[in-house]
Amino acid sequence: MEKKETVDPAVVDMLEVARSQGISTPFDRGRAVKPCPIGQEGNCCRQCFMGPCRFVGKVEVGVCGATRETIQARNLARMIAGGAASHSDHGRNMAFTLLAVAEGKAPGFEIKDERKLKRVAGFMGIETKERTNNEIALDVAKTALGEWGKQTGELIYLKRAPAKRQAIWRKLGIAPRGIDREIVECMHRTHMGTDQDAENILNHALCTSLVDGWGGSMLATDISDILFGTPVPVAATSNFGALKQDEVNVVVHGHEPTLAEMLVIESTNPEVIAYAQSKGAKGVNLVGMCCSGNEILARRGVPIVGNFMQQELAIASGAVEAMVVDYQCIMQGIVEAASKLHTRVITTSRKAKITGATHIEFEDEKGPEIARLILRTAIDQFPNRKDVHIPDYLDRLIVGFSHEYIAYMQGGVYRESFRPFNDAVMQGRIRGAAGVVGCNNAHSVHDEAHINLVKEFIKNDVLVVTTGCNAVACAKHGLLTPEVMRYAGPGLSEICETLGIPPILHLGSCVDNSRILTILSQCATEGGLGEDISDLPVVGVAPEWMSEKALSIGAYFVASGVYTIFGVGSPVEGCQPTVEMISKGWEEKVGGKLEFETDWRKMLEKGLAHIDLKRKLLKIEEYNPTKYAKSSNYIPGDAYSWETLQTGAYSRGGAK
Ligand code: NFS
Ligand code: SF4
Repeated sequence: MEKKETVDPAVVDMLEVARSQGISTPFDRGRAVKPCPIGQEGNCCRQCFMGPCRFVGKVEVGVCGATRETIQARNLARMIAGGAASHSDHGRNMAFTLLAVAEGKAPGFEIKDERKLKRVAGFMGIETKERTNNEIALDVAKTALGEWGKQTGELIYLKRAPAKRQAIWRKLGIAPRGIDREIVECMHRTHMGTDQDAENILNHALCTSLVDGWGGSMLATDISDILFGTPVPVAATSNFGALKQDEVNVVVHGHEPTLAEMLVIESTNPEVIAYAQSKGAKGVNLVGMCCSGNEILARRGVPIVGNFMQQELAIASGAVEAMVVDYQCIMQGIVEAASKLHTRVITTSRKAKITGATHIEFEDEKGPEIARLILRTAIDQFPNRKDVHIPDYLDRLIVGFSHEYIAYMQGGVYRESFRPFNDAVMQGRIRGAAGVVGCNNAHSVHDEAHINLVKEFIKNDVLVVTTGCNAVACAKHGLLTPEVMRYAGPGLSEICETLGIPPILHLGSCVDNSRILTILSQCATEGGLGEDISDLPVVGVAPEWMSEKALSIGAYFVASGVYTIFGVGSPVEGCQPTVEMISKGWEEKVGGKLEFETDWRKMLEKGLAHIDLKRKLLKIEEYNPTKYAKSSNYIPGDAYSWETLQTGAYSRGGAK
C-alpha cells in the first residue's frame, strides 16, 4: 500500500492538482531524495578537508583522532547555533525597526502597545516617567541591540526566569553573556581541533540555545508586540479555502511580521483596491503561511493558508498572484512551481534571495511605498490566471493568546495571575500542560503526529499551548475552537469553560515559544507548583521537527528545565553516549532532558508519565480522571465530533 502522505484532505486534493500540472512538491522530493544513513545518525564529520570522516564499520575515530562522541556533539551544537542565529537575527531586525520608528524614520509604523513598551522598559531598567513613547522606545531599541554585541555580564532577560533557574545556569557556567558572542563561540569551539570534550561542547550548546529563548526570540516577541500590538483573541479562518476566486491572492510567507503588517495595511488602501479592480479583481486578499502567517493571524486575524509542507501546493491552486517571502523555511522549489503558472515569487530581504525570483527589497524607511509596489506587482498578474482550483476547505478558529492575555483572563486587569491555573493543576482538574510545537517533515505523515498528540493530550486533561507549524495544523483541523473543549477531559473542560478559553491555545509563531518560557516562569513563581520550571508537570513536544531552529528551541526548553520530546528521528542516533549525555546527563545538570521518539503514541505515553511523575514529586493530588464529572451542559455546537476529528473527515465549506 502507498504510504499515507497527509491527514489533511485539502492537501490530498491539492497534491493531485499539483501532480497533474507537473509541479514538484516536498512530498514527491521526499521520496526521491533519501537521507544519507550515515549523516542522518550524526556519524559524519565534515569539519575539515581531511574528511569528511564517516564513522562506519571499524572506524571509531576521524583522521584527527576525534571520537564519535566529539563529532556527534559538534554536529548537534552547530545545528543549535544555526537555529539560535536565525531566531536571533530575526530579533535583531525587529530591534532595528523599533530604532527606526523611535527616530521617526519608519513611516507607516508606530508604537502600538504603550503598556508593553513600558513593561519591556521596566525589564531593562529604563526610566519611563515623564518621557514620550519615542524617547522610551529609543532606549529600549538601543538596549536591545546592545544584547547582541555584549561581551561580558549576562543577558538582561535571564532575570525573568525563576531565581533557582538562574542559579543553575550560573553554577554550570552557561548563563549567556551576549547573543552574538555565544553563537560565534559555538562555531569556534566546534572548529576542527578546538573543543574536544563532548560534555563541554554540549554545555556550550545549551548556553547557545539560551541566547535564542531568553535573548533573540524573547526580544523579537516583545518588540513585535510593542510595534504591532500584543495579541488578544481574534477569530479567523484557515486552509486553502481562504484563497479567493475573485480577488488577487497574495501569500505572505516567512518569519518577520514587519513587511507582513505593512502589506495588511496597504491591501485595504483605496488606491490599491482601485488598481486591483482595474485588472478585473474585486480586491486584494492577503493570506499567510508558516510563521509570518502566524504573526498576522494572531494580531490581525488574517487567514492562514497552510504550514511548511503546503507552500508549492498553494501555488498549484493557480489562484496565487504572488508569494511574498522574507526568510527561513522557504522551499526553493516555490520558484520552479511558480514558473509553471502565473505566480510571482517576490523575495524581500537582502539576506535571502532565490534565483529566478523577483527581488523587491524591503526597507523600514519606505515601508508603505514598497508594500504598494509589491501589491501592484501581484495585481498585474491577475489577468494572467489560467485554471484555478481552490479546494473547498475552510476552518474557523480563535487565536491570539499572548502570555499577557492568558494572565489577564485569569483575573482581569486588577488580579491577573496564574493562580486559577496553578490551583486547577494542584487539584488534579488539569493534569498538566504540553507545549506542542514545531515543523512538518517530508519524512513524516504530514500533520498526523501533530493532530493526534494534541487531541490525546486534551482528552487526558492536559492543557495544550501551540506555536509554529503545529499551530497551523491545529487551525486546519478545527482544533482551535471553543467547541473542542467538549472533547477535553472533564477537569480540563470545566476549567476552560470557567475561564472561557479553548483547551488548545495558539500562542503565535516560533519566536513566540519565548511566551511559553514566560508562562512557565510565572507558573513556577506563582506558588504551589514548586519553585522552578523543572518542578512543573509540563512537557515540550516537536512531533514533526525538521529545522535547526526547532533543535535550538528544544535545547532552550531543556536548559530551562523542561522534558522535551522530538519526533521523526534522532540526529545523534549513532552514538549511545551522546544520546545519554543529552537525556540523563542534561537532566542531572539542568533538570530537563532531550529525547527522540519516532512513534507519537510513545511520545504521548512518555509525556503523560513525566507529568504524573512531576505531580508525585510535588506531592499534589494524584490525577484521577474520574474524580470530576463532565460539565459540558453549556458547551455549544455540534460542528465537530471526536470521531470525525480523529479521521480528519469533518465538515467544512463556504470557501468561496
Ligand atoms: Ni518554526 Fe516557523 Fe514551521 Fe518549523 Fe519553519 S515555519 S519558525 S521552523 S517549519 S515550525
Ligand atoms: Fe575528520 Fe577530524 Fe576533520 Fe572531522 S575534524 S573531518 S573527524 S579529520
